[in-house]
Amino acid sequence: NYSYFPGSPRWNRFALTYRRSSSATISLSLSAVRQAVGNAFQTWRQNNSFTFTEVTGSSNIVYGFHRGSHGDGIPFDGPFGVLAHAFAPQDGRLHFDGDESWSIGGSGIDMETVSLHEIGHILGLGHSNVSGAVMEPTYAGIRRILTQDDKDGLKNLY
Ligand code: TQI
Ligand code: ZN
Ligand code: ZN
Repeated sequence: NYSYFPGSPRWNRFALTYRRSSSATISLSLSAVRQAVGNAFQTWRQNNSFTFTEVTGSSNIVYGFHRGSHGDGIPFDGPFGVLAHAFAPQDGRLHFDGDESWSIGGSGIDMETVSLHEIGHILGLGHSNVSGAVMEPTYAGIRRILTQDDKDGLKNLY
């Protein structure tokens, strides 16, 4: 089943804003990245009270691409291995490894699938042992739909 971070940290509001940081760039176009991340946020809106709004100024959530050591003490490892990481509420940092071969669908690592998983962490979910769940810590190709376990995890935290 789903799990939470130690102490079950959570947000104190349902209306969250997000923006992209001007960090490293990758081979995907910025519009493709924006679409993939935007889709992932919208997918998490089901069965709960959250809203996610993209903004240009200060925001609750900041996502971006980073390579190697990037200032948070958790360096990325180049191609493969760790793909991305995100911090527990109410931190809001979501980092994608700029050295991965990111794609939308296609043969690389699916940007929307990883975004969906990392946003789960941003919202306070840990990993799940339910096969097929977005929060299952296994990359098995495109996975863009929340399972009941993912929805229950969020619902029971808030
Ligand atoms: N990144 C790990 C993850 O997000 C980082 C991590 C390890 C972590 N343990 C954690 C984050 C505990 C929070 C709490 O799980 S990853 C997948 C999946 C990764 C893995 O690069 O290994 C996805 C990122 F599920 F496919 F394996 C995204 Cl979707
Ligand atoms: Zn980082
Ligand atoms: Zn994870």
